[in-house]
Amino acid sequence: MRATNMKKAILKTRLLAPMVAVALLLTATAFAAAPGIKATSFALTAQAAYVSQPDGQMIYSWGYGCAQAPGASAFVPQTTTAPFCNTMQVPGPTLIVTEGVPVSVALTNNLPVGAGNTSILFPGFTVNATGGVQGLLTQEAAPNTTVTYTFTPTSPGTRAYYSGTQSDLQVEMGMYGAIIVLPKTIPTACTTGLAAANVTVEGNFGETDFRLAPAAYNSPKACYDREYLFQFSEIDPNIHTQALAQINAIAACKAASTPICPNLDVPTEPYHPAYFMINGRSMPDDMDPNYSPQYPHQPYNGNPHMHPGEQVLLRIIGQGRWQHPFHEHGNHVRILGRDGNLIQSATDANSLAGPLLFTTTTTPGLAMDGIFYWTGRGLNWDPYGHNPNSTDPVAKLSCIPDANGYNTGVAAQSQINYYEWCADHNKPVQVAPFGDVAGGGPVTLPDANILTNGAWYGGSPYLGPNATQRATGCSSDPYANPKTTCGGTGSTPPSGTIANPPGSEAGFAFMWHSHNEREITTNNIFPGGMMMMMLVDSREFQIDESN
Ligand SMILES: [Cu+2]
Repeated sequence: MRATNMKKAILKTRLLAPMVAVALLLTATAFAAAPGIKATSFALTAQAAYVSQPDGQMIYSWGYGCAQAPGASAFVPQTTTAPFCNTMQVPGPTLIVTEGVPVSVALTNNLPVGAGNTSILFPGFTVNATGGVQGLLTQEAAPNTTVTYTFTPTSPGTRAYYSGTQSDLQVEMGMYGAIIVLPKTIPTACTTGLAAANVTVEGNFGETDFRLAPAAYNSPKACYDREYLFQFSEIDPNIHTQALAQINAIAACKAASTPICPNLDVPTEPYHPAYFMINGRSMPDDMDPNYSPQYPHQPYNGNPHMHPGEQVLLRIIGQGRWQHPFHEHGNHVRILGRDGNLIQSATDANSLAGPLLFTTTTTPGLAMDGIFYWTGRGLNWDPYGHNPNSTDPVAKLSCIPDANGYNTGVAAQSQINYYEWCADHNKPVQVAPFGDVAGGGPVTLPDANILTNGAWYGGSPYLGPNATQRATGCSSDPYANPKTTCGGTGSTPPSGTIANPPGSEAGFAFMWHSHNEREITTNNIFPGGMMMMMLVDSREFQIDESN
């Protein structure tokens, strides 16, 4: 927690019920959101650099970057810690613009001379180009020259941008990025009711609102509480090695003043990708923070966190040459729109008609916006481990169902079980639990002394540090009872994990990954590739998306 956050948290602590006080000090790392550069004119450059893979390889690549470092205020979310935009990054800088406001993008071609011309396509917009030379699909920038594209984004949503010059090679080399268009009008439904309450609850627990906007589209059905951007792509390292060899040969030829030098001619078939990436990084690198200094050319991560009940906007783009059947475990994804086209019902203008997807399968160039949420409804046990017979006020928190059955009332806005599914409130899962959670349920958990749970699964059926620690009979919560059994009988399970420690995060971890299992490897080694963990956290764990 940074000092400014700490001050805010302490202030809030005084205003809230004391049960929250301990919990507010638990937060540590920061996560993801949809970071980018918000502006109306962008100066980009196309350059070469090496991107890092978790097997230790550094892959020669081409990418878009910032011709000059943007001003600090251009980076969004504005609370992002130490953001940067290098002269080359994969994916390219995420461009964040507003519907109806004209945009200009100046692209300077600083690729090695042997790479030839380059360009950017902005599919879905009517683009005017000034400067450059005529290419197959758009005006192109010859080596060391600039072309400028101008357009007015006519509809909101997430879209891809990528090279329109020798695209089979240049896109493979890394020349792609995302453009997010924010709606010019925010529907009232997205700033009132439950949408507004979520901002209040975030504030109550010391969190900041990291959204780019309260709505993805100008529709009351497109409100969201949290957002993540995922760009899927793959790399065939043989193509990159061949490109580098030819670039070097052409440069040597020109340096020797040879009258005729060869043109770049890199075969892009047969295609055997070995790296499968989310936002330019393979697992586990994708779960490191945004703007990590060890990835100077891969600034964006893939590390989603959410609280129960939050409407989470997923901005998803297929940037490579393969189709990627990406599976978000925990729920399906309701698609709002594709390529910036909101999918409305043909018979009812107020209803959306996007599909509910098990895997959000992206074909090359396809972008989609969808809503994911997780509530715990249907688990058939109380994930907070409430115990009506406890003397601990947290164990006895109330659950007052709203019209939909969830704990969302004003009283619940400072309770860690905000948005609990009340039909399962107080329902025990274990026959004879160790600690201060209700017993008499159907389940006898395996002996934690003979299990290894791995890096992510804590072995606990309980959500959040309070419930998880009460379930062990060993709690740091001053109100927990019995809190003195630490180290005594019943203090062992659940064991907790390195990545998901029971004393701080203790969320439910869900693997989000490509369902083409070839793609969850890094250079043929499992696990790796197009995979990340999504964490559902109860409210006492502060989700910090500042980087
Ligand atoms: Cu799966």
